[in-house]
Order: sequence, then structure tokens, then C-alpha cells
Amino acid sequence: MTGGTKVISVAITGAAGQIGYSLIPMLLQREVFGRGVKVRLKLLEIPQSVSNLKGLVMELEDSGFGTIDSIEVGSDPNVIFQDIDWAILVGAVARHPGMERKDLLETNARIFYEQGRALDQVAKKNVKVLVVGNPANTNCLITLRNAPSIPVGNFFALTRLDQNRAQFQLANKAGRHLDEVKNVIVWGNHSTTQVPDFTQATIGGEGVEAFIDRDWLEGEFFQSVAERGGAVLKARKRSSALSAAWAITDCVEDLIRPNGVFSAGMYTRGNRFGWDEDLVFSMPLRSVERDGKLVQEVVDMGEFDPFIAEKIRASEEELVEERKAVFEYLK
Ligand code: NAX
Repeated sequence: MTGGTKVISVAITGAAGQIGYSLIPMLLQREVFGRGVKVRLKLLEIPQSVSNLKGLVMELEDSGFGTIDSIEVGSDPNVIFQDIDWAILVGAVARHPGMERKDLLETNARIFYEQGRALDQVAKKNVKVLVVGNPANTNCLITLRNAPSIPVGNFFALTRLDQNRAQFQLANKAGRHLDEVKNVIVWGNHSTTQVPDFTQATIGGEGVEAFIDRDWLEGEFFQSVAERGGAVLKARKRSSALSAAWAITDCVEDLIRPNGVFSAGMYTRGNRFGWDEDLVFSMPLRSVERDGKLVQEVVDMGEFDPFIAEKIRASEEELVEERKAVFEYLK
């Protein structure tokens, strides 16, 4: 608190990237950290992009956001992560032509290994960490394994964009308003093996199969959600940024206020589904108050539909393979 106003420290990495450009004003404008709460922005970039970042800072200053307390920029996570309440880890290296997937995993593993260690050393022990940079689930696993002093329940990987994409596809196909679509769960990896679970979803309180043919749900629906990012890239010549920023703010809100069921990747240790216990896996969560603190619990959605169970198994296998490729970065 400064002068009675609550101030929250929020680190955003990759802040000079295209998601950062949409995300930062959106977080401030939607007041996701609470009405009237001021934000101490701590923006991390690689040294070559700090100058770009300074341009963004000038724009933020010129926009006159009343919700900004201060802005700090830098390229050392040990400085930027000092005493933060939130870390939104967007910065990552994109796959460039000719780059093997294995090299992509390793390049990013190094980033999240370093940032996990920095969080462990200098962030508040109750910091909440949302990993966005791809491969998001495995990067989140590396981060939490390298930050052992922070509870594993404070780490999340973004799959809310997949949830939002799936919700739109269902509403659009059924010819109903988006608001009527509920309980769309995304299981597994944020990749093409992700599992948008239509069997739990409802439209206006009824199961989606009352409106939409099962063949379409198992075929085109799955494919269109998995390939939506690619479709945006093809059309826009740049990857999703506005919708990604919106999904990040949705997810932060889900984590800050009890707001119903949402999907995010969380650590699988102690899971009741029989999955490998050392993965970050997207699952249905709910924020609930316990002993005066807001925590996230896994929502029981009942038995899995056999088609969904098989898809979940494939996504789990993919995550196990990703983990093998980065084993040397796991503490
Ligand atoms: P950009 O390439 O526009 O921006 C990435 C930024 O990260 C760059 O400015 C770069 O300099 C910075 N960066 C790289 N290494 C860094 C490091 N070690 N520390 C700090 N900053 C670093 O990508 P953008 O479109 O903004 O996407 C960012 C990441 O989000 C990508 O990995 C992307 O694949 C991922 N996404 C994840 C999504 C999800 O649902 N989990 C959806 C959207 C997005 O595709």
C-alpha cells in the first residue's frame, strides 16, 4: 500500500513482443488486479529489445493510465523479478525456418530454467506465475522445478485461449450466443494434441450434442480448435496476439476471483486421473477461498467419455516426450 492505495508488482517478460503490446494496456484497462489497484509494471526483455521496450513505455506514459504506479524495464530477471506478486512469462523464442523442434524446446528450456531460478531467489514466495511462451506446459514445468521455494500450486500454463477458441466454435456452429456456452474444458498440452472436451460442455444448460452432430464435434471441431492459431497466422501473416492477450487477462481474472470453471495447465503431482505425476497438464480448475486465501482446486467432471480419454492419453504421451527433451533443465 502507498498512501492507502494497494499496489501490486507485476513482471511481464517478452514485453516488447506483439502479445505484450496488446496485453499491457488490456491488463491496465480491465483492472484485473482489482478496481483501483495500482500496478508496478516490471518489464523484462532481452538486451537487444530493451530499446523497443522503452518506446512502449513512452506510449504507456502518453496514454495516461491511472492504474500505473511505476514502470521498470530491464534484461536481468534477478532484478526485474525482485519482490513481484505476479509473473506473466510471455517471452520465448519462436521457431524459425529450419529449426528442429528439439532445438526449439532446448532454447526455450534455457530461458525458463534461468527465470525459474530467478523467481526462486528474488520473487515473493506467494508469487503467481502464468507461463504463456511456448511450449507453454513444458516451459511451466521447467520454471516450477527450478523454483522449489514457491508452492507448485502457484504455477499455471495458459490454455485459456484454447478454451475461448473452443467456446466460439461451439456457439457459432449451434447458432447461439457465446454467453450460453459453458463448461468447455481443455485437457492436456497447449499444442495440436490438446483436448477440447465437448462432452462436458453445455449450451443454454443442455449438452452440446442436443444441437451439434457428434461427427462434427469429433472431427472438424477438434481440428479447427487445434489449428486456429495456424489459421490466424496464415490470414494475418502474424500469430495471434490480441486474442492471446485477452485470454491471459481472462486467466488472471480466473485466478484472482472465484469465477466458475476454467482451464489452465497445472502440475500433476498427486492427480487423481492416473496421469504421470511430473507434468503440467491443462485441466478444469476453480478458484476458491480457503483459510482466507484464494486457491485453485481441480473440478471433478465425472467419468471421461472414451473418445476424450483416448485423446487425453495421446496428449499426455506428447508431454512426456517433451519432458525427455529438456530433462537436463529439470532440477
Ligand atoms: P514475439 O516474438 O512477438 O515476442 C516475444 C518476445 O519475447 C520478443 O520481444 C523477444 O525479444 C522476447 N524474449 C525472447 N527471449 C526472452 C527472454 N529470455 N527474456 C525476456 N524476453 C524474451 O512473440 P509473441 O507473439 O508475443 O508470442 C510470445 C509467446 O507466446 C510465443 O512463445 C508464442 O508461441 C506464445 N503463445 C502462447 C499461447 C498460449 O496459449 N500459451 C498463445 C499465443 C502465443 O502463440
